[in-house]
Amino acid sequence: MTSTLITVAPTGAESLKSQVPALPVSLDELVTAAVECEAAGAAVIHVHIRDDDHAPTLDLGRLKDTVAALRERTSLIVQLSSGGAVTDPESDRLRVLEAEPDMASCTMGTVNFGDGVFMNRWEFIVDLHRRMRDAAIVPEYEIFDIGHLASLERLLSQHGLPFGGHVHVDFVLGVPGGAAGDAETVTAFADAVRRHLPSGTTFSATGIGRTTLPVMLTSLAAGGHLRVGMEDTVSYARRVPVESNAQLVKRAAEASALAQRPVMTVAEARVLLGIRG
Ligand code: KMH
Ligand code: ZN
Repeated sequence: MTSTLITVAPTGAESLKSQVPALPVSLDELVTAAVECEAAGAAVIHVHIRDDDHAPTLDLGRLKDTVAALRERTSLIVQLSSGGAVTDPESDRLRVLEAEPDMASCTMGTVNFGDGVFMNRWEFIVDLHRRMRDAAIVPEYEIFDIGHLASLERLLSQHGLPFGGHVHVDFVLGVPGGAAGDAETVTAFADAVRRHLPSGTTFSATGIGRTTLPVMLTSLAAGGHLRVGMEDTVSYARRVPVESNAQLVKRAAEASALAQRPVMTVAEARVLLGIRG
């Protein structure tokens, strides 16, 4: 029986604190959320940080403090976002690796992102992939559309496996401009992973907004793992705001148990993903 890796993405770069008061934006709020989410079953935390005005930032000093605080208060695998906000320049996104996280995200192509464009040029992707390997950082390849899986196949064949040798991808579905967040898309992407990526490649899936539940339930049924969190959805149900990230992790853990896929411990996740000792 395959256990379920749960990643929590508590903050993101898009929601406003003024509109979503439960969003963790300060370091204290983030660490409190992380502690609660680990207790609820998360093994990985995907981190975006905010400045004193609650705006997204890739400030290196803050990122280093965040990694240190999360390591001190939790045993979670710390995954920093290299995606940042759509307005962040490539140089700042590459510098994220200098905060020495366990993992970092690596988005596999450009995608329309609401009214913006989330730009990921091929040369930038290659640079990120190589720098992560040199720094012993495990990538999570973010897949917003089907062509991103083809790009990952090309990346691995031209530039080799990531640090640790294991390939883990995350389907981010339901972004306005990307692939739909529905059952058919999850199963089609899972099939493409099996056909085109190295044997043993694992995937997780997350659905934005109201697509969160169909994506979560289909991923479990298809043998995939889960990402949940307020980066991706701020509604627990129709017209019911999310109270906390732990509430979403708890629901994911309950769905996993129902699917006979109990949550994966952090120690198991470190082995699976090939995180450095
Ligand atoms: N905020 C999005 C523009 C990632 O974290 O790597 C990018 C994103 C993906 O969230
Ligand atoms: Zn993110």
